[in-house]
Amino acid sequence: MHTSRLSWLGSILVLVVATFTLAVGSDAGDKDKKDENKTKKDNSIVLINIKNMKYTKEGDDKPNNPVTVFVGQSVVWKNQDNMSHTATSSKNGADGKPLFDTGMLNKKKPASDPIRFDEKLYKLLGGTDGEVKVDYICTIHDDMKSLIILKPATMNPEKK
Ligand SMILES: [Cu+2]
Repeated sequence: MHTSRLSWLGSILVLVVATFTLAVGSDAGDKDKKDENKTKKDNSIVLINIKNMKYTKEGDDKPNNPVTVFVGQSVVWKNQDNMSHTATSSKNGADGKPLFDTGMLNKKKPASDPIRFDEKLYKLLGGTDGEVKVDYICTIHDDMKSLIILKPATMNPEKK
């Protein structure tokens, strides 16, 4: 009787310790998650379709409207025309190459790789602490040009 009571107490003790460990463990997990969220990169993607030789943000019914992009976001251009297009920065870097360039978008490769407008690119494009107007063109068709309004991440209402 005495032994069984002891082992019963022991079981309770083990259970309590186990529960406590679990609780502490999951708390630590939550904290890690919160820290991760705080430093998490903005992984959202802005999709710009190219149709009838015009650049139009997905969901926008007005072709060639300037598209707002926040620093940290990436842009994917998707060519829906039968002819080839590019989306190429009008501004060149120190190396003489465009600051961003989708390369040729065509039937073989209709959508660009995501181009991330990070802090570095923002500065190269002339950003200091406000919005910066980013002109880009199609290198194949002279009359194809459009505009991105690149804004600091702090101006992103969804990130506050
Ligand atoms: Cu074009």
